[in-house]
Amino acid sequence: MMSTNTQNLRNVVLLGHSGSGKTTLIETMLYEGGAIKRRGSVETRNTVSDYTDIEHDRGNTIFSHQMFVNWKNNKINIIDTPGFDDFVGETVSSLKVADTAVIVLNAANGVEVGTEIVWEYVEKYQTPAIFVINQMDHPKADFEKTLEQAKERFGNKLLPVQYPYNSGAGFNAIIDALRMVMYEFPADGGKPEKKPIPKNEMEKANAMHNALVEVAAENEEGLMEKYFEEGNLSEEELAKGITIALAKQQFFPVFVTSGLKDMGSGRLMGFIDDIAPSPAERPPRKLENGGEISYDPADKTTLFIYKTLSEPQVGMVSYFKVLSGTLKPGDELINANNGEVERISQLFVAEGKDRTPVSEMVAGDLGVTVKLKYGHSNNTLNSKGLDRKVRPMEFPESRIRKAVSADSSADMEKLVTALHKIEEEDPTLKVEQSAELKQTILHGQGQLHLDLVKQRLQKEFGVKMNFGNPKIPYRETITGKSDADYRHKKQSGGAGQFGEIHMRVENFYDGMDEPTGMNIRQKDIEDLPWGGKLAFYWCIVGGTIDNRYIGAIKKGIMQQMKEGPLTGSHCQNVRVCVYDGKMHSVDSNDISFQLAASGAFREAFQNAKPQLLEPVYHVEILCPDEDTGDVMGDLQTRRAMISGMDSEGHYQKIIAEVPLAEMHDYGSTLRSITGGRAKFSMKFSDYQLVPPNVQNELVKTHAGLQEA
Ligand SMILES: Nc1nc2c(ncn2[C@@H]2O[C@H](COP(=O)(O)OP(=O)(O)OP(=O)(O)O)[C@@H](O)[C@H]2O)c(=O)[nH]1
Ligand SMILES: [Mg+2]
Repeated sequence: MMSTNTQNLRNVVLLGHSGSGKTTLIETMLYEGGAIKRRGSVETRNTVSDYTDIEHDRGNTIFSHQMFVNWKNNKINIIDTPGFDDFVGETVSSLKVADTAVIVLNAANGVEVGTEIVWEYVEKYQTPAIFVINQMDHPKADFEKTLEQAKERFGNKLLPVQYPYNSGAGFNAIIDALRMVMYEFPADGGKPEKKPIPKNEMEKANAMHNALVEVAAENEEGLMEKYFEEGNLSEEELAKGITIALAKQQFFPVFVTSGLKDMGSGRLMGFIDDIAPSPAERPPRKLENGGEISYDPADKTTLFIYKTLSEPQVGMVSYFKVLSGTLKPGDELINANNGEVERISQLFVAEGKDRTPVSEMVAGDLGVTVKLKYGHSNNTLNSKGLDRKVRPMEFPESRIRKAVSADSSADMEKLVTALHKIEEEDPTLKVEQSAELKQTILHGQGQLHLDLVKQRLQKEFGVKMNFGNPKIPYRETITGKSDADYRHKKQSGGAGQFGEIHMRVENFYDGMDEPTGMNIRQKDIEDLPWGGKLAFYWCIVGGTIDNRYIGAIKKGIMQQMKEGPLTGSHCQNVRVCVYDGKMHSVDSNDISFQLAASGAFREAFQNAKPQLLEPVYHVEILCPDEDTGDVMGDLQTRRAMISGMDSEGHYQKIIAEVPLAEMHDYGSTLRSITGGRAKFSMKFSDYQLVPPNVQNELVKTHAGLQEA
């Protein structure tokens, strides 16, 4: 294995809608670079990238995979990613370590929602990007339409470097406006013959070429002058100018390929090799403590783990990027996130499932190691004495929640342990053991995401998981005001129990007036652990209740606040004034007053216009124009409040506030209404009043359950 300099590295990630042909194209790239002798296919389940059983079962990429190929003097690291937005976490983590994104479009489908999703992250991470219009051999391939849609959505910085001379089943030639040549491929693809551009294509090719020259000139001052004087640039100058333009995201080149037929991928590789930035040409990375780090192989070592995946027999496999220094097997590093000392016993480069040991790895390179103690994704590992921590990756909010259960309580324990293991690998999965709802809830990106977790649990851990409906974390409050006098009295043989409390409850809000006609002796305004407040006022005069019972009384109130009178949900924003009552010299004690307070609170609360609140989410949907009516129609059945609509190219963006209770299975519904052409995100917004009919139903159901 040749050793590499940082300048000779290229880290590219392939991104795009599911089925655009990323995995197939990578297979071709590896083949063209000589990394493999035969091209596998997704259908025959023998691609380098999609090597896990789960991927073979589905015929899709599910996990990001690392590969590399040597091309001339450079090592090109390639990361494949899944196109399904259920696995968007893999896109986020791969982009974090890539220096160039290759966005693959399906020429038959144009810009798809998966393209939109990845673009959002490419923009966020400010990653240089190359667009590839793939599947030019597809009978419905339409280069012009795809290019037009892409420009409309992603802007005029997209400039074609190539266009297809023909397309569809007979596709075999590409006109290259950078090199001003036509590539004509043999029927089974591979190495093309270089031909002069046909005369009737010259005008179009020249116009494209000039656009490229202009973008090159605009991005380098010296070149601009020369261009003005001479009206042209040399091949070298052109390359220099577009290298700068690509690195500064002032230019997004568009290429043409058929991954399946192995046409165009060699030229794409050549461009990545020549023009795409090495890590050394990327801006320094910002650190959490405000510092910066640049890819210097002579510096001390820092690496960043972007992904982990557990493998049978091996355990945890950690994928990382060397951010500085030169890493060698045996190096001891300190995990900046938890202080653990880690010894890198083995160092590998990955080629899908195959790993080859290497003796060193320079700054900028992507590698793999195994058996770290705590090497989770988002962790930074440093040589001793360094205080560097990479800003963590931010993953999208979850979009689906399901209650999970096992067949027995022993299995449940195993299930939760296994879920936590998968959670460590997959930052878009959250396991919540909700004491409030008395359920274990799994949060993820979509039904497919959770189904695959279920499949993995069964296969890798031998645990069965059942899905159920998750409860909704409602809240209870009051909108009115009410008083209650409550006496707790119990006479049973020996010592009795006695406590009487007179209390007022009302809706609490910040800045409300102090209660009138009360003698306030003590007041505590507490933030409740589940949100909202409890204001407790002690207004007892003349010692009708002794101060020493305050603690017990508060406890009684809190018991009810925790499991509210209406539906057993947490209560919030209540002011309680205790202003009178009675004690008994023998029978009164803490428990008596706790029970009296509980009873008084329940009674007063129920008479103070109690109101259920429900969590409402801010939902954003992007769907094709023609599906807008159906998407809106469905939202109307979900009690949604539409707060905005915007046209974005041939898409509509719909913004709505939707109760969580109505978001059940939304992802699946949206997928089926739009044929998988829409995306959505959801984020907790606030608690809002539940409509009376819904509240009545919920209260009735709760009462029924209590009785049962
Ligand atoms: N006609 C044609 N079909 C292609 C081409 N590239 C891929 N396909 C087919 O399209 C399907 C999807 O290809 P993949 O390479 O798995 O697509 P992907 O982008 O990796 O999909 P995900 O892993 O789901 O994101 C397969 O059936 C491929 O054979 C192409 O250039 N031309
Ligand atoms: Mg794939």
